Amino acid sequence: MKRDWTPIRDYKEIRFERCGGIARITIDRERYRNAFTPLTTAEMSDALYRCREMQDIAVVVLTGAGDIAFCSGGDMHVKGRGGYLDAEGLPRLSVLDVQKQIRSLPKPVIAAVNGFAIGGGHVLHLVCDLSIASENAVFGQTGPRVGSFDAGFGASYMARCIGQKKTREIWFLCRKYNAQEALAMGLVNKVVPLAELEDEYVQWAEEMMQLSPLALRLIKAGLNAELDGQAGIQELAGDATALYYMCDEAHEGSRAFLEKRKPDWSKYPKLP
Ligand code: S0N
Repeated sequence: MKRDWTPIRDYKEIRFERCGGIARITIDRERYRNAFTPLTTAEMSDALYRCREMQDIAVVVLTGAGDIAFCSGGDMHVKGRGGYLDAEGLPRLSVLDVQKQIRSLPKPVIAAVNGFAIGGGHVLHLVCDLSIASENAVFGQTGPRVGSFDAGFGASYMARCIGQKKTREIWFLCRKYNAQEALAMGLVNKVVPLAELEDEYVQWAEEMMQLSPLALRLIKAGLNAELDGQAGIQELAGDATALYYMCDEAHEGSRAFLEKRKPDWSKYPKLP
């Protein structure tokens, strides 16, 4: 089905569009198999920030331009000592910020893996909540071959998803895996023909949009909290605080302070 994706904002190295409540971020560097530069990741960060702020966006999709690659990782043309060089020549590892943003975005993020997902590009799909792959997708880490590694989410979260043995195989041998192999090891949720990829992720997004956004938000926060230590607990706790602020009981405390009286907690339930 042909859909109209309306641009939300113009960038240089990504496209940022929406269709109803679905926002789509497309890494737009087809010439380099959608490898990311510091500008790409800065633009992705900005778009993700906007997805968080936009009340009428419920689900975010991350994908790559064209039909060959989702993302081939950091752009090795701009790799310098200490990171990937930005326009001022400053080395950056800012894809790590993008990974954290995807995980802490209080809305589901779907990776639509439309081809190669390699190196830092593989980690990008991994940190999304759901991954839907086209049949031509190819997965793998190349770090130990090309002089890099991601021992953060790229290793530990991968191990939580597919187990230690498979994760060590992927990192220690730097092999490539096809979409069916990725499905079998639990790296992706579903594989579809490339021509059906958009229909599939839109359907998944629309299904989630029928569900309680707050319930999805808290499930995501809970799943993250179990893995992310104090930072994860802080996010889950932040959601709990926001919910508490929506209760009369919380208002009684602040009202009492402003009215210079003792708060009266007696009318609030102490459920078992
Ligand atoms: C993706 C591959 C397998 C596609 O092969 P194919 O279809 O044969 O195409 P090619 O002819 O190889 O490529 C077409 C053109 O695209 C360029 N290109 C491809 N990938 C990159 C890239 N990553 N950087 C720069 N250019 C790229 C090719 O050079 C070619 O250009 P021309 O036509 O001029 O020759 C194949 O392309 C491939 O294997 N690519 C490399 C994949 C790879 O090794 N990626 C890993 C890169 N490193 C990381 O991702 C580092 C991890 C990381 O990001 C990170 C980790 C922890 C903490 C921080 C970071 C961070 O970087 O911020």
